[in-house]
Amino acid sequence: MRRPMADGTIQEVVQNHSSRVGMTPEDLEQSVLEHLFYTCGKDLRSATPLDVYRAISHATRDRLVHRWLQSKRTYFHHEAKRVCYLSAEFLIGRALAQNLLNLGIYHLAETSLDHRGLTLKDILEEELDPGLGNGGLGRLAACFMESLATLQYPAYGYGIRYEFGIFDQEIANGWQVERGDDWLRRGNPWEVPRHELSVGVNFYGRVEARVHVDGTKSMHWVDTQTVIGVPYDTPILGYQNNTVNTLRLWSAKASKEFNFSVFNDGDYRRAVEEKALSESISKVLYPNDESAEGKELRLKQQYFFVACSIADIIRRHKKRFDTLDNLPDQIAIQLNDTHPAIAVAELMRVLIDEESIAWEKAWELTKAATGFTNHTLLPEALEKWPVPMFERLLPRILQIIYEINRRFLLEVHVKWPNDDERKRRLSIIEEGPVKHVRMAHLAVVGSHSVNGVAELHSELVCTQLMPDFHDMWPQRFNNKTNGVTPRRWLLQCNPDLSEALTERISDGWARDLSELTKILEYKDDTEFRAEVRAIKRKNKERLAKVIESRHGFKPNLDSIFDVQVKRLHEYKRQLLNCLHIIALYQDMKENPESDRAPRTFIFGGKAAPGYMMAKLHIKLINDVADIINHDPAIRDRIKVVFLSNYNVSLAEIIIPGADISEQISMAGKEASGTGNMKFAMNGALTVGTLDGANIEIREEVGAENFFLFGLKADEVRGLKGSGYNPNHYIERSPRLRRALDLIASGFFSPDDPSRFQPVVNELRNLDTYMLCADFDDYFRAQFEVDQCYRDPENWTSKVIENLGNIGKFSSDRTIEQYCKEIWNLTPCPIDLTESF
Ligand code: T68
Repeated sequence: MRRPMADGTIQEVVQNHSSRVGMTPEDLEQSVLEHLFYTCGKDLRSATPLDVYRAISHATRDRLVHRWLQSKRTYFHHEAKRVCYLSAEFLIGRALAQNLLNLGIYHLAETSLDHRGLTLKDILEEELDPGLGNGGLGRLAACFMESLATLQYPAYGYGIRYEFGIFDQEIANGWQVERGDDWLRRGNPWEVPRHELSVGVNFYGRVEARVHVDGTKSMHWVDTQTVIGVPYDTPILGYQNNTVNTLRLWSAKASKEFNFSVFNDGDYRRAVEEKALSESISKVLYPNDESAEGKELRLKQQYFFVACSIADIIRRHKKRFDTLDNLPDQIAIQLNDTHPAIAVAELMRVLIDEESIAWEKAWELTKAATGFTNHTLLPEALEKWPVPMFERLLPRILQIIYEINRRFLLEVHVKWPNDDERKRRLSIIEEGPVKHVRMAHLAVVGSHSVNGVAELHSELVCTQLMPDFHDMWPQRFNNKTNGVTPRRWLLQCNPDLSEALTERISDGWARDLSELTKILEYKDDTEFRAEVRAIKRKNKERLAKVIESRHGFKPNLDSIFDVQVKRLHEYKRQLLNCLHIIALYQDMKENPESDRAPRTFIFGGKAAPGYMMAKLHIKLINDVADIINHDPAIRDRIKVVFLSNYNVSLAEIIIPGADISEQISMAGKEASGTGNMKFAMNGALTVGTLDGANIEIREEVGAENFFLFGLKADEVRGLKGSGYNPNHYIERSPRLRRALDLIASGFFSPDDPSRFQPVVNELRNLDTYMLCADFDDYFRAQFEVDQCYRDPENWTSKVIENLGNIGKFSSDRTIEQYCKEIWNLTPCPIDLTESF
């Protein structure tokens, strides 16, 4: 209930039994009915499942509002330092189930719907999955936001409210087809627009230097085109606490200038076109993961959301303090990869041009406030912008970058006089026929902390990716191994396993995942072991139903569910998995009596629309599936399924149903991986290389509970250095040779026998990701899986060892490290009774 107060403010009166915020079944039911009536304009009889979803979502959101306001008030009044997490992607997934769970009213909602003959599970399916990210990087940002709220740290996520998220993937005749993801078509009950906080962002124009009477000079960015950023806020609730942080996503809107020009130049059509063009900035997420595309619109997106966010940060800071001197004591800005790296220059621009702060002081503030996380070692993923484009689009920002670089290169000169080669390597500007701005260099120079996302990755950042920067500032580099939130990736997606755990070790694990070690006590408990197996079977059944509804056959629940779900990329080596399947198939055909455990191979993942080789790999997997699934000699000993449109909600069904987690990237290429953690947390065993976080997972769960294979990162490097020749391995491996020959023969593509020639040629001639070198060892590891699966007791032991030792990979642990070691944040709990 709200009561207007004498001083004109609306003071929240939190009552346990208000239908707006109450937590009893009656309150919730009343609230849902009211929203059905007043928000959806329906009664129960005429309500569709979508109406019910909207009504419950609004009723749930109501229960967040007083917590949300109180969180903001508390941070403001306590002058709590906060982190501003800048990310071009937040792959948050569906919100309703997560909010119900974190509020502690999931079961309540379930029973109250039950009374009305409705099933919460079905209603949850009405929510469209916001796909505002490509993969791991975007999902990490979402896990971090949830952990920050759970650990009661003040945090703002800043990003882009894409009208179209990652494309919807359909599989047509085995090929990937992309469709637009119009995720807002049914409205979005979770977001609140804040038109009053809109921000103007400048593009184009020119820079004018003005000399003042006192002899000082100031720079003015003039004749610009302005685009308006409108913030849309989404509440991020902590797990069973009162913290609600804000995810603020910016949407582009044409400024008045665009609207006025309709009248001014009389060219109505052009004016409308220009308006549409300026609003296209937040139209669509770029679907390329692990590759940088030098498109102007992408740079516009980056500057757009960064400029809006920096303006918002500065506005809020100035509202509380009358100085910016204490900015780094109040704000930590974290750059999620280089996509927001332009923040370094934009913050400098605001401090210098708008706040009239001297360069040296502004630079000190910027560096002290900013941290940078690198997520990739792939050269093609490192962002570089052509200087001419940059200059046209953001002339003032380019000037500032040049000045940052000039001063930086002086520093280099002092440290290494006359080392021009080193200066060339370190420079923010890459020389060449066309100069480029190297965004990673800008991010490192402008930050006080640079981190990688797993131990091996962070080490390779120092020794391979940026050795000169590491020489220059070794203390700036550090590691923060990734994690995932156990609330979504265990509690929510695996309710049965969660319950079994809670029954044995109580419910503390959901807040402190290291408590999972207590379950190791039950390792030899036959009842628990049987229960773990029964739960896995039930989760496989759930997954099997999805497969049946889409593919028309139900996989054998006794088969090993062997899963590789992640973006399609050559370095992730879905093709190696496929080669293993083909080799297994050939073995079985040759020796029909061979006694192998039946397997269902499950794939899922999107390929960047322009990545032809990855799309060909999808087609190959589907063509192999088609042949093997219909070969009567194989019966159901091998089945292959490619599940289309892999996204967060599909992951929530697939991962709990997996027996085997495929984490088979070429060593030294996968920065961390986070799927690997989710699988192990849900009782799957890993087949993996010593890459990314696999190394640390194996360390934690024990080498005997992990199926390891393949070259190590330094062996990969050594072999590349000494001239790698795949034929050397193909000649020595009859199995590999035979599998390659079968693909090349057109066996899987009788309608177009040469279809997969590019795949075979790449493997025979280059084999960039060394599948041939790793093939035999991979086959051996898979044979071990086979042997082990036949002994259910042994298998279950390994599963429990994985579960009990996976605690490190909670994003709560990761966030605690960021807060202590980079951001210097302390928790700021929210007391709903505190009045300000
Ligand atoms: C991933 N990166 C890493 N990038 O590949 C993965 N890239 O190892 C790691 O676990 C994860 O980040 C989290 O740290 C990505 O997901 C992208 O999605 C991406 C998007 C645009 C441009 C470049």
